[in-house]
Amino acid sequence: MTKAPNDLSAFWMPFTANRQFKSAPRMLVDAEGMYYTAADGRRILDATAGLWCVNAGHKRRKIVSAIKEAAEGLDYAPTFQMGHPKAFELASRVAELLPEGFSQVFFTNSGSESVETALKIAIAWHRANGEPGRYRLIGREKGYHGVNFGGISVGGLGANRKAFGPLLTGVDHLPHTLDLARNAFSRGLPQHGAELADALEDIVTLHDPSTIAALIVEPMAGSAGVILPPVGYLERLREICDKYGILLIFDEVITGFGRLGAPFAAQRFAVTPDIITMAKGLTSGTVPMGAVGVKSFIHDAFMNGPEHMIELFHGYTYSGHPLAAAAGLATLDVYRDEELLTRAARLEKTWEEAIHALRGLPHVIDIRNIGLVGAIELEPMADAPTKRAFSAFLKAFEEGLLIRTTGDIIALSPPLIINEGQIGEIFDILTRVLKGLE
Ligand code: PXG
Repeated sequence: MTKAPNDLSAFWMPFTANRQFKSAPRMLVDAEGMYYTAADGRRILDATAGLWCVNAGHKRRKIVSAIKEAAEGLDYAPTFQMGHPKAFELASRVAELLPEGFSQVFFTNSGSESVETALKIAIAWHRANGEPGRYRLIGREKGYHGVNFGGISVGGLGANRKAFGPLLTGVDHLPHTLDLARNAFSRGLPQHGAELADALEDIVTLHDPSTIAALIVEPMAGSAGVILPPVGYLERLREICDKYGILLIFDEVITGFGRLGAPFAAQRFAVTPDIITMAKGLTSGTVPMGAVGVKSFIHDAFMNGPEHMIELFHGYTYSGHPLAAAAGLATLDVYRDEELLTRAARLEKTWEEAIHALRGLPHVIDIRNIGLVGAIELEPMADAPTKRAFSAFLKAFEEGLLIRTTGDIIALSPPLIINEGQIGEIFDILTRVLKGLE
């Protein structure tokens, strides 16, 4: 049996330099624990948990068996006007992990769908609450909220927006919080920048609070290259949202399920939003699934009309799919049994020391870290931005290490099962790679 396809042209690959890839493919064929196996048989240490999702590590027996069992049982069941037990059980288990006050969970199939769902719930909630004029959505520069129209509208990455026309109307953005001049090489949260939250006051004044539905932010921005909230910043956003009756949405697609050392970033930062989006770690990447958690006051406002009426005209054919629900339940068991949702907190100091030891290597202009997340920002080549980090990515892969790059930033987010030896291995390889860069 051949393991490598012999024609690569039909698959239009997502977020990929297709021609570069197809001229020199990097194919993964198997995975176990902390490692992928490449098509040529080499073991590749996974320093990115796939795409920030394989939090429990690869091919975990318990999760694999649960998926197999589910496939042999209920293949599919609708959750529109019908139900199946595992979807309810998973919703309860997720609600238990969410911060105090969160009571309901709406299922989707991805982070992007979770974002659309959250934005729609926010606008519809204001309407149900007697304020239909609140429709504006506020995002933030450099924010990533998936790739659907709502998500790219509130998102703040120019490259993801510019080709796609006028996007949603009624959207505005806060400034981002990346500030190398004041905060480079901070360990954990940067000290400077809480005042950037006050820009929300200006936006509120500009548009009038009576028109604003929600603010959506990543508590820690992942895709833009790991941008941390300055000390006091998220608290300030929460205060301003409360002052003006604006719903606060945390997009926890990356930070959910233990990445920062607590089940959710909301708990790590002790700032509680009104709505939380999640995906990725919910099933440890094994079966596509996302979800949106809401506080009870949001859910309850919809439960008013006649009982035979649908309360929220929204949902997906695969919301709460039996295979995904089974994978989610088994994943949460693994997280609980192995205490993985707090493991990043226990490894944080080791991780921090190891990543900051790269300071002083050629081209390194900043290092950022929190939980089991790290970023190494490189000075861009004068004539070719992104090229230096991309060549680090290619070199690392040759050396048996999978990293992610965005712009000239290397991002690291290993599975939460990583041990200290493997942390050492990541940074030994990266040190060699960085020393060899042009
Ligand atoms: N919100 C956030 C905060 C995300 O990070 C999404 C929404 C969208 O999720 P889906 O499941 O629709 O892709 C994401 C996804 C990277 C990288 O390398 C990050 C994501 C996806 C792929 C790559 O930083 N985040």
